Amino acid sequence: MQKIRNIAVIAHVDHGKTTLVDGLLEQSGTFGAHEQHDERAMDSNDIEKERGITILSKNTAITYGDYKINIIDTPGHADFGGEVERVLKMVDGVLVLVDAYEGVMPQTKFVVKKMLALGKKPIVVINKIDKPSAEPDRVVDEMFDLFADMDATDDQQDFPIIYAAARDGMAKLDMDDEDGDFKCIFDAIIESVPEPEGSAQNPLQAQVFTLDYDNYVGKIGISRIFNGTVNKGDNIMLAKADGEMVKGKISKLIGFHGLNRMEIDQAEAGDIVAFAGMETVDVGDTVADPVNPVALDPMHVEEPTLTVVFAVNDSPLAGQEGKHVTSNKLRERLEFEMNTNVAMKLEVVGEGKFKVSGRGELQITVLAENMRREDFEFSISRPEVIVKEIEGVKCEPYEHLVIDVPEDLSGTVIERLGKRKAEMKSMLPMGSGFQRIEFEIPARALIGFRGQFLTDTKGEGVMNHSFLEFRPFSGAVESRSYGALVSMTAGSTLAFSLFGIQDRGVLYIGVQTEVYEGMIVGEHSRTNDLVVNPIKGKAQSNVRSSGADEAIKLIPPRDMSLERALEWIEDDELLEVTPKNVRIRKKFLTESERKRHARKGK
Ligand SMILES: Nc1nc2c(ncn2[C@@H]2O[C@H](COP(=O)(O)OP(=O)(O)OP(=O)(O)O)[C@@H](O)[C@H]2O)c(=O)[nH]1
Ligand SMILES: [Mg+2]
Repeated sequence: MQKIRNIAVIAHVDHGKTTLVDGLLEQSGTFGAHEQHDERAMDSNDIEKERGITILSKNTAITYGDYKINIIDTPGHADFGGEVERVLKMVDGVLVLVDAYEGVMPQTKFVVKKMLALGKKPIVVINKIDKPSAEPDRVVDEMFDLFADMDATDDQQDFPIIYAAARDGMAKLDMDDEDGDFKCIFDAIIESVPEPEGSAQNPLQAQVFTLDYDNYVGKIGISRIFNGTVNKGDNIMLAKADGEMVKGKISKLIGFHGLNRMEIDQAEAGDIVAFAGMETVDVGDTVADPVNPVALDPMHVEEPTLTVVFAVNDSPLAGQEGKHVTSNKLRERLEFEMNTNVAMKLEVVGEGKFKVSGRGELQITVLAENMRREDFEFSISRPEVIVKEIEGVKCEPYEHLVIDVPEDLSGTVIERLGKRKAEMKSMLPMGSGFQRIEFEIPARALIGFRGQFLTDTKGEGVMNHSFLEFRPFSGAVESRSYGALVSMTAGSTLAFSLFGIQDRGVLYIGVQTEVYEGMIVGEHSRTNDLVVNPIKGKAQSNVRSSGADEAIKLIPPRDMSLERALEWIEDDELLEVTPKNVRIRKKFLTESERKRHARKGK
């Protein structure tokens, strides 16, 4: 049998996982000497590249000495955290990265907890030690405290530590050592990650942990083989989570090496490969021996915590910018997504209306962003958290929130969060005038908070949160403090009128922008909505005013990205998403309809 090690790389967002994997690929010689590749090569899809974050976990394999090391890079953003637990079940060891300045963050806690619960033993990598503000000793202490708090076993607490600057391909075992390369990381993987259990002679048992889709071969299940040997063309039995057994055949067997995938003829226990040919395959299924099929433990998929409604765009500008605009198209596309994305759920809630549930706003924004690029046009509603009943008690998701803010602003932020039902858990000085404050807060209260927080801290604050647990419903929380500036008419905006409106709040649109009645053009500086006319030109007059005209100086409009806009809207508002524009609108476009509806609501 081949000598194999299987590892996952886990950490809080941006702590350097994908960069470290680059280094492992590079320094193992897996990239050919002249092979061109991008930075963070594993972040291969467009949105990942643009945003510099990992969205889907991806696997690769490298050769080091006589070992094959399968590596799974995981996303660090909390919205994609559901992937991590599944991935952890597929590997025998983990590299836990932690930023040498930022230290233990919400998602570090989340992934370490999962890892410890699954009985894995980690290698801890203190990354970014090149940062001038790095405090590796403090961060090592934080990691020990974290492991102790989470009841790690003695063996788990006795983890190897590596200090690294992944971006520079540098690593060492002791801060006092001279800078070295990744050899110490490879050696630690080979020495401290257990070799795969199971045997190539046993009946086949492989578990699917990720789905992929290929236009030619259809659904592909990326799987870890726990027992047995599999050949291209083999008949197999697919054991589904609900106990059903479906006969199938492996039409293609795909292996991984570096950034490449290639067809292979055979794979054995211990390895990670992809199977094509099973149209009904789902995450968690066991690919088993056809004669003696034994299912592996089903996989726990994290439940969604947030929903939004995707609907057919019915704005006055509908159908002008997108190619796919009908309810059928929308439904097809969303169903396709659910096919490969197990963390999301879909429910039809009305004519042309689809409730999409996921783990957070980013996950939903990424789906919407992908659809825009595929020429879809649709509307989305304000995100709502999923409330559920647990033992007769109405419960809602809570999040663990960590913020870093300049000391003089901490008072403002604490007060704001207090109004949003956050409970402060700790406050620590972080050096360079910053404070780290930790809270527990209903997820509901976080919707729309980020924009406020960035304004309050003049963009200097950093906030991070991740799912904690469901807790009893906390009652009403404060939401957006300001009203909207709503257009009263349709047309193209003019500088003269925008100039008049900009004193009333913050504009979201500039000149020569198509607007319609009920479209939101900005945020009012007061709590109520204000109806405005953004297309009014200057009245022509024969009487010349004394002195020169007041020069029209427009403040640049605030750029409302899809994410920002999604966080900003209230229940009676919608986002209109097209390939070219993200518009914010009232659900009811005329003022009289809104008034009638508001009365009914009361
Ligand atoms: N100073 C410094 N920056 C680093 C180092 N390693 C990575 N970075 C930078 O940190 C940022 C995040 O790196 P990634 O590798 O994308 O982090 P990640 O953990 O994969 O992020 P997610 O997948 O989104 O969770 C990038 O800008 C990297 O260039 C390092 O050793 N030192
Ligand atoms: Mg990454």
